[in-house]
Amino acid sequence: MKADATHDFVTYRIDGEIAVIGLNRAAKRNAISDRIVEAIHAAVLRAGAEAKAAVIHGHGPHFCAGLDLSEHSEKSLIEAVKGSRRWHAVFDEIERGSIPFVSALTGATVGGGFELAASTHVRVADTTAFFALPEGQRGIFVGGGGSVRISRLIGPARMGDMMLTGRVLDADTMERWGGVTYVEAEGDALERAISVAHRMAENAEFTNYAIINALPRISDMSADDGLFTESMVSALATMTDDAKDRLRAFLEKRAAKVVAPGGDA
Ligand code: 1HE
Repeated sequence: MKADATHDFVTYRIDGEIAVIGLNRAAKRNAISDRIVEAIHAAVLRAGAEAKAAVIHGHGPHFCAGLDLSEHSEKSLIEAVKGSRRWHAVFDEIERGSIPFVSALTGATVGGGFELAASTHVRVADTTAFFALPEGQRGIFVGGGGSVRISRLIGPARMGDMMLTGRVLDADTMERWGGVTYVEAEGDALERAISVAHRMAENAEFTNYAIINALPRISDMSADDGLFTESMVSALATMTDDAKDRLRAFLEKRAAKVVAPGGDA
């Protein structure tokens, strides 16, 4: 597909309290060009301003085939560095922004597509999803934050295996490796991701903010600094009116209990 000023490379819709963002370049398997990075950025900022949680999915059978290799092959060294840094800034806005994101993964979740998924907070795959890091075969390297985020998700040894061998993993294997936390039947990833996002949108806003912003920072800290920071964030959360209302509601038996899996009370 030629770049077309009238084409929406990223779709955006509001569904109640959540935003649903769709990569919309199915003819190129949702490969991410510079223009699409900017469209993702605009959608992510808009979602952060008006929604309480968001979903990112791919139109067509594939979530995302990664970096647009045709555009990338024309870049100079400095353009490639700046391009990678731009991906970092945009994916950071997802990972450490103001609302939680869920990705719905189908078909190819490859290279930069896996890096995008790794910047979201919850990953839902369906059984069509497959995962690969073919940078070794292409003679390039991850540049969208994968060496930090994918490495933390599945571990540097498994990530190194994927990059060195180009092996392709199915959704069940990726779940065992920790790269996704839900595997749904074919065609059900988006619906499940939307219901997970609605569930997250019901949480206290401050707690969601703390989860997405404190957890990655605490994992960068020493254990001692992390535990201290945890106590500070924990005490701050308790001071919010939202926490006071929610704790009172539980004590007055007006709030839902935690229900055991399969339980009905
Ligand atoms: C693309 C891209 C792309 C497809 N950049 N154009 N990513 C990869 O190495 C994955 C490369 N893609 C594939 O292996 C396959 O396309 C898929 C497994 C994803 C899908 O296969 P299939 O048979 O459904 O589609 P296709 O026929 O291969 O592709 C359809 C079109 O999309 C075709 O263009 P056309 O003009 O011939 O129709 C493909 O060229 C085009 N296309 N993928 C550009 N990635 C920040 S650093 C991140 C580093 C990376 O992401 S490295 C991994 C890159």
